[in-house]
Amino acid sequence: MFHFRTGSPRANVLLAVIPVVLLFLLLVGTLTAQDSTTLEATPPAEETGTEGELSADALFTKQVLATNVKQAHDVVAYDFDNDGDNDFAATDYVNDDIVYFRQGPANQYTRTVLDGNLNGAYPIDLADVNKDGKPDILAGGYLGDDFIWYRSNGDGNFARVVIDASANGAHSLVAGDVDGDGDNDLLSAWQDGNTIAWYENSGNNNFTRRVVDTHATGAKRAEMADMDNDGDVDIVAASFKNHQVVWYENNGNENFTKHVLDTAARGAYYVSPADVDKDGDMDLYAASRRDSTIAWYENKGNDNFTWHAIDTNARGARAVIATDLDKDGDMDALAASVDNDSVVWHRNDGKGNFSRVVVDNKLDGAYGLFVVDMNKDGKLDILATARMGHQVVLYRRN
Ligand SMILES: [Ca+2]
Ligand SMILES: [Ca+2]
Ligand SMILES: [Ca+2]
Ligand SMILES: [Ca+2]
Repeated sequence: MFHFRTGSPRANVLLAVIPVVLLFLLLVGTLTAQDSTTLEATPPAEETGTEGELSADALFTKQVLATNVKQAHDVVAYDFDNDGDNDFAATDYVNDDIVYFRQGPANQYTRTVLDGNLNGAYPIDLADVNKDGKPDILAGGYLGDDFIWYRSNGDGNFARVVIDASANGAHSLVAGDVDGDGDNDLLSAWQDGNTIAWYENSGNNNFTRRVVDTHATGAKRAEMADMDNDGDVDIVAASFKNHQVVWYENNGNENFTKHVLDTAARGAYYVSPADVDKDGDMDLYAASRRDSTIAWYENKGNDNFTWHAIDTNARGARAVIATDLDKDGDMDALAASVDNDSVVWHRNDGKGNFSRVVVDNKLDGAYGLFVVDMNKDGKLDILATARMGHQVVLYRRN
């Protein structure tokens, strides 16, 4: 586990290193890739993916894209260097790295370190923060309390922009237009600070911190969605230590009123808003780790939500993302469970009924998920991280 912060020798050493690092970054300005080694992707290891009674055919082919990404937490992919193929980046928690893999010919990836000084590198997300058509990377250092924006130059290089250096237990960071003024703001969850905060884009991509809640105990993740269908952006969040799934109603001026959806989602870890039943309002997928549950909350209107279990045996449920993985027009739930090493696709029939597709049940410490058409064949693939296996793997849709 990673809840320990104080008294860590590693933390003390890093405190001494930080000023040096900051000076270095000041001098360098733009980060360029370093520590370049070529990592040859392994050939397809095994056919995987079963669909219960629905089909015996393998739906995915598993391929290990990267090894030795220590306690790999999250992964994102995009053609960052604009050469026509998808690259990816992942967080290496142990080495405080963002590792970056540039795809080259013959299915090879060149491994570099995008940032070697993100203390306790944990969350990573993809977003075109400044809307210049070149999607960027957002990431957090859980131990260093940092949220960083890696602004893509579109050629595979990134500028490092500090969003917050005192976000206590930085745990998630996503982009979206919270205040509806046309530019992207950022939204964060701080596990140790029990805080949900957003960063207002106050022009020229300067960000001002706005605190929403300081009692989100053990806050793991926050995302944006218009939960009450009134046209403004609300916030949804999961808090690990008080077992809550909540939404914060935007009153129209970014003053937020907290509504608790659930107080018994034990070890609430992840939320993903989506109109699960396609009735026009936003529902919510959630993963709770201590009760091994993937569930969705059906929006009944007027702040009434009905809980529906999807999977109550997802041991160590850590992530659930809403995605139309089969492109049939409804939002499915893709889940990762760290304790039973599984990636499971819960296929939505469009009404909130699910069939179960086990994508993998041997991914050692299944943790982060990202959906992308990695090989650009028109079908969506899955990237996942193995926290204990220290891997990034691709499940390529057959
Ligand atoms: Ca590329
Ligand atoms: Ca905005
Ligand atoms: Ca709203
Ligand atoms: Ca709905």
